[in-house]
Formats: sequence, structure tokens, C-alpha cells
Amino acid sequence: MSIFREKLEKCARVNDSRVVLALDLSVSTRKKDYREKLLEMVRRVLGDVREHIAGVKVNFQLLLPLGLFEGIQMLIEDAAGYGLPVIMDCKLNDVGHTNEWAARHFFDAGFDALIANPFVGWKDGLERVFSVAKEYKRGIILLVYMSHPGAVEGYGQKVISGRKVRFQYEVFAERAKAWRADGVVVGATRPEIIRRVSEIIGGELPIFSPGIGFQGGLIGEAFTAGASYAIVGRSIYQSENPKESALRIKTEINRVLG
Ligand code: BMP
Repeated sequence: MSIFREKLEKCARVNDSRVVLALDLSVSTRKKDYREKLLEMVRRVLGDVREHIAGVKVNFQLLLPLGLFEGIQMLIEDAAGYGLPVIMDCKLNDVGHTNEWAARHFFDAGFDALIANPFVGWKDGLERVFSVAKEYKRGIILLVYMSHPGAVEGYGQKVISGRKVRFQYEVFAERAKAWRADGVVVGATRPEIIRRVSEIIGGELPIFSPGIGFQGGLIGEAFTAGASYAIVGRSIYQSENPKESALRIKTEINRVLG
């Protein structure tokens, strides 16, 4: 098991939580002191909810205004101080040599794991990302089926694999296992796909499920189908009381999981 998974599972145990917080806050770059304002907002939300989450996810929305070795660095330090793993949601998607450098920069900045897109394939695609992750002892999470309606156009396509007609997401779930990924992303909006992916990966990898709340996914359906963690953004950080919302969501998940 990678250090990332150990850290995540430890946090999930200690905080009794299966919630990964998506810190997708924004301040317009046209506003004066937008960096300071944004950084202050995200640090405040993280500090408020820290005891009710198992990890944190950052994407480009935050990385671009804050900067990898500037504001993001401070956020990673905060999370590390709370013992929380931080996932870079870069959905890495290029040829090998640029993927490799992007991964090195993210890991040098202190990210515990990153998300990559299996559409680019292994050879001179994600192979180099997996070998960098091994070198740094960090994690790679693969997209298997996204939460938005358009996901059906790519992840939901039927493809010929070997001699069989399969769904693209079935092939990706098998790849995640074969490539020894540290987890997969499957949208909470498609519980039947979570169930199918769960059968394929056989409990070997955690399933991270975004789309609960604002996108229409339901905690009960996603976790009954086999989700391991919920990735939640707006239902927490846009609520009046993020701490209470995180507590409510973690409690509901724990109730479903029994
Ligand atoms: P929200 O809970 O506000 O809908 O946010 C969901 C989060 O999960 C966002 O950070 C988004 O980038 C991410 N996400 C998603 O919504 N669907 C996917 O299929 C994959 C994601 O990473």
C-alpha cells in the first residue's frame, strides 16, 4: 500500500470520516489583493472542517491564482499540520515527458497524490507518471467515470477490448488494477457504475465519488453501491456553516456504512 493510502486511511479512522474536501473556492483575479483574500478563505474553511474530513483535494481553480510554490505551499503545510493528505486534481492527460515533469512539480510541492486520465494510455503516457509516483512514494488516482452528464460520451462509450465489446469505464477499472493505481474516481451520480467498478476492482482500490449534493448524487446510493470516499465541495464550503455541513455529511455516510 502506498504512503498516500496509509495516510488517507489513518485520517479516515482518526476523524471517523469518508469525506474528501474539494477546495474549489474562487475570488476574481480582477479584485484587489485577490490572492490574499482567496488564501485566507481556503485556509479558514480547511481549519474549520479539518476534524471532519479524511483528505483535501485541490484543482486548477485554486492552483492558478495561488501558485504552486506560493499560496498552495502554505495550504499544503496547513493540511500536513492537520495530518491530512492533499490530492492534486490535475486530471493529467498529456504525453509522457510533460506528464512526468508536471508530476515531479506537484510532488516536489508536497502533494500526496494526483489524479490522472487513463484515456492517454500507458506507453509514453501514464507509464512515466506511475514511475515518478513510485520514486516519490506518492499516489495516483485514475478517472474511471466522471459525474457530469457528458461523461457518457467518453467514459460510457462501448469499445472493443480484445474480442469483446465492453464499456470504456470497465476497461479503465481493469487498467487501474493492473497499473496498481491508488484509487479510482467514479461519479456519485451513477451508482450502477460504482457497483460495476466495485465488482471489477474487488475492493482492492478505494473508489472516490464526486457529485454528491449539487450535482444530484445521493450519499445512500453511492455508498451502498460501493463508494469508499465522497469528494464534496460546494455542499460544504458554500454552506453557512462548513463545519456543521462536513459533520452532517460524514455522519450520514457513516450511518449508510453502518
Ligand atoms: P461539488 O461537490 O461542488 O460538486 O464538487 C465536486 C468536485 O469533484 C470538484 O472539485 C470537481 O472538480 C470534482 N470532480 C467532479 O465533480 N466530477 C468528476 O467526475 C471528477 C471530479 O474530480
